[in-house]
Amino acid sequence: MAQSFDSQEIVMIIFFLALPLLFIIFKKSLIKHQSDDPPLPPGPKSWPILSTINHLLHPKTDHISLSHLSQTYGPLMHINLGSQHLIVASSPAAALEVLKANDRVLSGRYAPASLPKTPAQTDTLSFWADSTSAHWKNLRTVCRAELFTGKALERSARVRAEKAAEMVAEVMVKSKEGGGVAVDVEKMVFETVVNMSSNAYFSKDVDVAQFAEMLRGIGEIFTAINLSDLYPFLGVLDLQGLRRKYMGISMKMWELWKPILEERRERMDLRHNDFLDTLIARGFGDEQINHLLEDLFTGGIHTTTAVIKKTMIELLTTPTAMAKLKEELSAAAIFDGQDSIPDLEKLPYLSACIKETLRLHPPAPLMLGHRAYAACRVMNHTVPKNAQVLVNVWAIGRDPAVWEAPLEYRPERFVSGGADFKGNDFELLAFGAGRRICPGMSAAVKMVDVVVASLLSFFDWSAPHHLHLHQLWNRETSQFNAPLLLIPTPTK
Ligand SMILES: *[C@@H]1O[C@H](CO)[C@@H](O)[C@H](O)[C@H]1NC(C)=O
Ligand SMILES: *[C@@H]1O[C@H](CO)[C@@H](O)[C@H](O)[C@H]1NC(C)=O
Ligand SMILES: CC(=O)N[C@H]1CO[C@H](CO)[C@@H](O)[C@@H]1O
Repeated sequence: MAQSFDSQEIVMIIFFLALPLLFIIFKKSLIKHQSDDPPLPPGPKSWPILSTINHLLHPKTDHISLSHLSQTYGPLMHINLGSQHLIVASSPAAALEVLKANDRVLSGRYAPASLPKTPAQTDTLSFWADSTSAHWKNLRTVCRAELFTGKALERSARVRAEKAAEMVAEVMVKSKEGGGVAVDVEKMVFETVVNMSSNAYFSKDVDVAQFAEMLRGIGEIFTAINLSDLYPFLGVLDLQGLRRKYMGISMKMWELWKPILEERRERMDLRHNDFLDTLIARGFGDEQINHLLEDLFTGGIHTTTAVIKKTMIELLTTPTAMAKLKEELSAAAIFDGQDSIPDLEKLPYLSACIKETLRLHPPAPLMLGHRAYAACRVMNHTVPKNAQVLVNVWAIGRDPAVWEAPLEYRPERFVSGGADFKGNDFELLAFGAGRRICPGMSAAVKMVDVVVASLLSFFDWSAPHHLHLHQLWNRETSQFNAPLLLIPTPTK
């Protein structure tokens, strides 16, 4: 195996060598626009492609690099990204222009090249589907009118309560082992969120370890800096084999619910009160159901888990907030009632804590990319047709012009009113806004609420000696670079 390259590597190398040339050609051909149009938004004029790959497009930190750039170039920036135009909105006013004033024309989806099909080719995709297609509109109606209504969420409250109780039972066992056994909180929360989701979708548990592996694979594909995303004409070649890999994982995931789907179709047995029943009753085809469930899982599990994990870290490193929340939880005694479903409405301070986490640590800091169906005008600048449009929700949540002491974790700012995340307040956009707002928003927040309320109602948590939370937690970058190991002690 010593010094030989395989043919794929050689093609890659040739393309890398040719990149600077391609970059110049594309820049020349694409930046031309009619002279009476307003100019493109300001931005770094020529962003050398290789340094783009090294410094800008790092999946875990690109929102941070883009925040720095926006301090120089302003709330609406233009960046050349390979052969693409990238537009980034970084203030509430710019976000409003993108997600409200120009919602229709900018609601295209910027689908990654690793996706097996493009939105235009299919009426089976869900998150990636074309927002002008009849299929997508139908899907949105079903989400709004059936899957995520208040009534549906009430129905699934029992599932969430049961799965939260299972988690508490599991921690209780550990806490009684003595000797201060630490729990991997992130791992356990991940499992709980998977359990809640699979039961709300199709009333069954899945093998969590196998499932985690699939999500990890898909996550890698979507965050891989992929040549084909920068140079779409390379897409057909699938140089990195991402599309093939993605297909493989998708198929495996679909197998998880295939027998359940088949059985229900065969018997027309639709009495489970879950997502799958609703989708079958509404005439969705197998492939449409597969894509929707896959997108709900891939979009919902890691994000929800991250919000819970970061709320726990923030509370453990902000003792005043933790004390207030503990007091609220013990006064409300939501787990003591006859009804096994806790009333989370009684917890305004918890809700403020979650909002504060979403402000500082939005789980999708740049949301999913939008695409311009046509050229349009935003803040006296031109957004070219087909440009990728990102809203830097992360930067907006920390904008000192909007938030007082933005880097402090202060749930109090949301206690008496303040912004909400439902898509009307452009300073708090954790779930986006407009047509492409996250459909699972309320379901996700309910999962976060019940898990955090359970963890903190039943236990006091402390870090083992060797784990220095303050040193491991970097609020400025939202990074916590270690497993979150915490010792539970049953609350007196
Ligand atoms: C998730 O469900 C599985 C299967 O029922 C169960 O074994 C596991 O304990 C649950 N996880 C948690 C954290 O409750
Ligand atoms: C756009 O230009 C018009 C006229 O030149 C000006 O009145 C307006 O304030 C500008 N709007 C923005 C958002 O800069
Ligand atoms: C530039 C580049 O090729 N980046 C990444 C593309 O995706 C693969 C994974 O499939 C990474 O290994 C590369 O580093």
